[in-house]
Amino acid sequence: MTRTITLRIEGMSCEACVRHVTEALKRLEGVERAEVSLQNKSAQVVYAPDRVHLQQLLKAVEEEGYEAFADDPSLGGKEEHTNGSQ
Ligand SMILES: [Cu+2]
Repeated sequence: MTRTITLRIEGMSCEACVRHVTEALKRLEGVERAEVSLQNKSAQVVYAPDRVHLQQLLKAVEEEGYEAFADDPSLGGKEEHTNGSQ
């Protein structure tokens, strides 16, 4: 079973940042796919919720030096309002 989630990523400024974030996510056990967009400041992650927690996804990004927010607070991410973007 997998779940797809879109994270908001702050602090990326170039393609190297995108790679850092992508690799940080993919390194985690239970992450099947990570598509990071510099333009959208987002990361779409396909992961197995029984193997890795959302908090671990956020933490992995933050350990690379970027900020990560889950758009859906009910999933256990940081509570953050969104301004209409996806
Ligand atoms: Cu960069």
